[in-house]
Amino acid sequence: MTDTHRTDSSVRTERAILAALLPPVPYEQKGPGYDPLGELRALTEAAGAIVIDQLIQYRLHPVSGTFIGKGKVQELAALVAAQEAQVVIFDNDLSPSQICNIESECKCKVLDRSELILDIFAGRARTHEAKLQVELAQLEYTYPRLAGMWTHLERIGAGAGVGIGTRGPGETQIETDRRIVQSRKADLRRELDRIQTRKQREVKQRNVDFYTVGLVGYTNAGKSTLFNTLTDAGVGAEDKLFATLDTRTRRWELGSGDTVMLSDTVGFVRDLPHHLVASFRATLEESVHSDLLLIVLDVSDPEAAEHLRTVDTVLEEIGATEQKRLLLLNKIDRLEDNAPLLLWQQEYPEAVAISAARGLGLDKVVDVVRSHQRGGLMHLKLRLPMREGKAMHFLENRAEVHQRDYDADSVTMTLSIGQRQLDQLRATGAKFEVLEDSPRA
Ligand SMILES: Nc1nc2c(ncn2[C@@H]2O[C@H](COP(=O)(O)OP(=O)(O)OP(=O)(O)O)[C@@H](O)[C@H]2O)c(=O)[nH]1
Ligand SMILES: [Mg+2]
Repeated sequence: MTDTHRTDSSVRTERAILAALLPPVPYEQKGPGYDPLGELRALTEAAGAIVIDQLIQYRLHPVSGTFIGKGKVQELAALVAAQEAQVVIFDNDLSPSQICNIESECKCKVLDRSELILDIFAGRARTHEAKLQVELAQLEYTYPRLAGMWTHLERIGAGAGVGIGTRGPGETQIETDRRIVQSRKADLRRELDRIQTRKQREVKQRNVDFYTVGLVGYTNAGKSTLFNTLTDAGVGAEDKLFATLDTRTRRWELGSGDTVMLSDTVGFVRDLPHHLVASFRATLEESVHSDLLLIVLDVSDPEAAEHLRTVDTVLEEIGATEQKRLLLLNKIDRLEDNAPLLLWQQEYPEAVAISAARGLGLDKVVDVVRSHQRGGLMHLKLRLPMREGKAMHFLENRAEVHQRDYDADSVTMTLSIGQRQLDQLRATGAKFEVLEDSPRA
């Protein structure tokens, strides 16, 4: 029999029972398709565990000691024993003492939702930055909770974590002095700061040189698939939650000389652990500080409306409220009929219906992005002194240059440029002269 082995939060291939406390739901809502633990199941599977059963208690308020009611804990313990489960995963966030109490009753490991999400992130992190971010988040959320189990663990004895992975700041830190953890956190913050300062410089430069577009959305919405289709980049798109954990940026050729920079990033999820949001802030900001946000929504998911609300909340949390947004209704190929799509389009008339996987609706996306990028096209003749190398570089990237005439110390360019780009060029303090000005819508 497994004892209470909270030496880390990894669940790998363990047999899991899902549990949740939900507010009472009217009977008629529990029709076919009612699956309040669908997302938790997907998250659990994303972490590698096998879901074997579930238990829901419908009541308004949690019980302070055991979160779910006493009777329910006993029911859960019986289920764990009967199903030989190795872990119970809650859809809610629990306090360390609630976890401890349920563990002693159920005699197996208990995780809450935030710990599960952190565990998935730990298993997925590939880049140096993502690894540091996850480690920091784990030290901040999981560590104090593991440390809270010290007395409990001492009873079981050291080395109890047989069969459990060591992805997290697990066993070793348990025995480690808190001061070492504090100093590790300080190191991680310093290292992240260093990486992020360098990145911010690059991002800033990119934002000056190019119009930038960020893909955001709920996890599994299809961001990476769309990124690949639009840029032919070959970034991993996978049917698993949190396939992408860092931000990638590529050139996206819109055709007729227009190039923008497109970024793909980590997906959002409901109740993203607070510490994770904090440490992934820089990663998110990178794509979120773009000129235009493409919000990718999987409209074939029955929870789509909830997903969109989450996306709005996270964007607000990270301060991405200024820039233009375009809603993309993705996976329309999976819809059995048009009814849900019509409802979305009624509510969001500007939204574009697409299928990233099948390449449907993408011309429309390109058109809308292009018109945002140009922000009203002007046809101009400009004269720039030769020393304005930066401005020339800007124009070559951001405008459509039709003709270049050089003389000894200046170049005259005939070009089409968006109002927005022209304003940006002026804002850089570049010296140039407008010789002919013929704005056209
Ligand atoms: N049928 C259908 N499947 C799609 C479409 N777009 C994406 N998918 C699938 O949805 C799954 C998730 O796609 P990803 O592109 O990895 O999603 P993501 O938003 O990048 O997910 P995270 O990186 O986890 O945030 C993959 O299995 C894709 O093949 C679509 O238009 N139609
Ligand atoms: Mg992705």
